Amino acid sequence: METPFRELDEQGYTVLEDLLTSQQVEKAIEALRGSYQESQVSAHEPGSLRTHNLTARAGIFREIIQLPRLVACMAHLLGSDYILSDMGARSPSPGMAAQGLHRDGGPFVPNPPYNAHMVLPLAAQSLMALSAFTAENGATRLVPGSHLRDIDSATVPVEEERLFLCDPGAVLIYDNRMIHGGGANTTGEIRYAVQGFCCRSTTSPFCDHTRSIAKELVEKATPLLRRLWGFECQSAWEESPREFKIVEAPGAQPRFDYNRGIR
Ligand SMILES: O=C(O)CCC(=O)C(=O)O
Repeated sequence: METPFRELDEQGYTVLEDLLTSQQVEKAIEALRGSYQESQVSAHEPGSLRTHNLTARAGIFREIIQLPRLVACMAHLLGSDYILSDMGARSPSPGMAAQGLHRDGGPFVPNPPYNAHMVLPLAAQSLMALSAFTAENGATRLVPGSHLRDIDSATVPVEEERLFLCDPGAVLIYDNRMIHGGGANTTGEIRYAVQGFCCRSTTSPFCDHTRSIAKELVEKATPLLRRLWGFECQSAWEESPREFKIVEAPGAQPRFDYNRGIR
């Protein structure tokens, strides 16, 4: 993993080719189509199909968010106790215009002049291509090295953009500070993709999985998935004076629990 780690540090992104098998890609598309049929689909960006909290919705999403090469890259960027912020999907429909360039999840934060990996980045994306990404169907545009530059995304010259062109099953991992944006889809087909957005355990995730995942799924989950769902870094609430509670999960070892002390 030396090369992907170096690329993440220097360019802000790396590509894991063939991370998903063709069976996993097929299953993920089928499950996504099912999720898009539900009425709770986000209207955040008209023209692209959006859905959230995918690890609650199908086993295939719980499987692919735990793939070892992806986990290794996320741990490199976010520390070995990183968590899942949310797994969602953005699939631009035919005719969808390009997105503006942007950074995910917040403003630019510069690397401080000490061991940057202790604190930065705060979040990272794994963009999983379920369709082939082409210049015509909205391949993601990205600006290499922009995770380290304090520049306005809106002013980046087009010559600095690169396209993430790939076969289905490839995954683009990037530091959330890297400037990027979806391309225009000028074809007649949906471009399918899933986004496993992760963050440091000290950052609030977009989705509170401790309260969004059914108890039966938590009981069956691997220790890694329970950690990704945030069961080990929960905020406690005071139910009655001096009696703090967290959401129970079998086997999870909360890092901080008022009643039992700090691990
Ligand atoms: O769909 C893509 O290619 C990029 C999506 C993206 O940047 C976003 O949803 O913020």
